[in-house]
Amino acid sequence: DPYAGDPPRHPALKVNSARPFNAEPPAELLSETFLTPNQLFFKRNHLPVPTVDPATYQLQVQGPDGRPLSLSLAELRSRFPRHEVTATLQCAGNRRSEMNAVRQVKGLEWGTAAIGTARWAGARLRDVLAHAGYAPDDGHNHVCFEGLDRDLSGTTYGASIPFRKAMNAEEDVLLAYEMNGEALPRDHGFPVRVVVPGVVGARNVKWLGRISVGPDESQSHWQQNDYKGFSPSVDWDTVDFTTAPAIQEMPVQSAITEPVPGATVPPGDLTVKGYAWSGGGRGIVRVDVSLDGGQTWHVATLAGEEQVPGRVWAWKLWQVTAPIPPGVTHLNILCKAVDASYNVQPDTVAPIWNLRGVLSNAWHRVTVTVER
Ligand code: MTE
Ligand code: MO
Repeated sequence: DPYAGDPPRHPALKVNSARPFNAEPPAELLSETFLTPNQLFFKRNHLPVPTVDPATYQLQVQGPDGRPLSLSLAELRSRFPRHEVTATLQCAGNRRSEMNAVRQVKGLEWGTAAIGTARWAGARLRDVLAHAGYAPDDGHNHVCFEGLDRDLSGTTYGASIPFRKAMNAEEDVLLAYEMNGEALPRDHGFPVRVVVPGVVGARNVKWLGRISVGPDESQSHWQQNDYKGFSPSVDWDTVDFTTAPAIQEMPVQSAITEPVPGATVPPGDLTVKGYAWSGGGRGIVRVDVSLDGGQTWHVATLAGEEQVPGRVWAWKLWQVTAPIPPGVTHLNILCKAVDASYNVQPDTVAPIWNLRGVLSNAWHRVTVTVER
């Protein structure tokens, strides 16, 4: 069993797949704390969790002259300034189940909790690349990452990001060795993972083994033939993955975490809670909540860490308390967020449906019953 060495997990997690392990917390727990506890943070593994000995771990970095640089965990910690960043990580497939409800897609049945926020600490990727001999104006196109997790044929997980992004200090790209003040947990990439704030989860390579720089994107399956968006009319017979760019920055997103779908709520005032986030450092500027299917709206109160405009990597938790209209038996609760570029979420799923079920960010809808 290649999964026999996987770590133990928190029993509250809702498991979407046991091998490889994929799980999310109950969504209502997400709005309890601004930083998501490591044990409850969603886990998205494509392969068995590798067992890495921190004493012998070596990160390989391919230098500009082709010669590899090798760094131990101790060297990564001591030779480069420690940098901390609070960033939200979201899987491209978050809220896929809502897309699946419109029409069958291929992928794990994620609810609304394949997203979480952590305080990450590590070395800046640009400092490590500079140490290896790269300069920001070198004109390279991509930085490729390879994980130490591999399938039975030896194929490792891989992804890439633009070189320009990697070398820009303001993008805060990390080689993280800590998550919320602890050593990176095994499920989250122990001992070192890439954290690319504002960018889809798939590029945040865990169990980082090798970094290379070059003219092309990662040739991995996950960069080339997955994690791309298509028109709703494209199906598995007609799809051509070379025609769409790999997802990097994510679109504006929000979801209701409380009340939970199908709940019974007392009459009077109702408090609605949730999260909102956008990719590319575009902060959330407003969340609108409706209790009546979108006829009237309430503006939610946003809470979270203050971050520099353009570098707002973390989500906002939001809440609003509003009166339930008297005599109403059911509420159609909606939320929609607006980001710093005034991007808004689409109102329904069907026009953004795609065969892989990624980028599912329509208005979130929760129906509850009002106690009589
Ligand atoms: N890195 C490796 N090496 N292997 C993986 O399977 N999954 C990716 C990314 N990095 C993955 C990986 C995907 S699709 C996501 S959404 C995030 O890790 C999930 O990170 P998490 O498990 O820490 O929440
Ligand atoms: Mo993902």
